[in-house]
Amino acid sequence: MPWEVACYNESMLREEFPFALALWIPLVIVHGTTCAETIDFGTENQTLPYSEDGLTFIDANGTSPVAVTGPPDDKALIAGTNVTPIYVRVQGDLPFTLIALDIEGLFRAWELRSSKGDIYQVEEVGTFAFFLEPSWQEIDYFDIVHLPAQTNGTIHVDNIRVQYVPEPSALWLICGAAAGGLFRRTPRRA
Ligand SMILES: [Ca+2]
Repeated sequence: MPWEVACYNESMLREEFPFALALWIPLVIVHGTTCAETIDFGTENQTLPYSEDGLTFIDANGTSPVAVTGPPDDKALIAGTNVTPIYVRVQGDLPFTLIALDIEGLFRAWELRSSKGDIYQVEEVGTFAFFLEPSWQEIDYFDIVHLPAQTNGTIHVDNIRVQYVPEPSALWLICGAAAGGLFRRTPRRA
């Protein structure tokens, strides 16, 4: 129980709950907005596994290597193959919602598969938003898949926008500490 973590007894709970709730709501809003990240792959060529802002990109064993590469000032995740399938897992340090991503280059058939089982067929370049789809919210990972391999199969992925799911226990601890500090400084009437 969160309130046990915050060391509140029942009378304090009844008296102070409205004030704590008033603190909790803005904390959720602030915390939520600060947990949004854009993975833009920086400016250096990299091999996988590659990590940035809470996401790690991993090649599955036996699949064609994928790299972070491209123009000097704007790298992207670039995959290409002729005969070997490509399977990249994009794993979050925390559960996350995929807000959107950019497909900057594409040839042949590619799929994005969420850890909740949804499959999105990538058919053209552009910016694609996922945040309204429940199967792309609070996911553990998604996969970038080219299977079976086809001649010159290519994809460029960039600017992956994610929203990490706030941890309720951490929020309640922050709330409890903030509320406790506030109430200790508030004179009580006899
Ligand atoms: Ca980039």
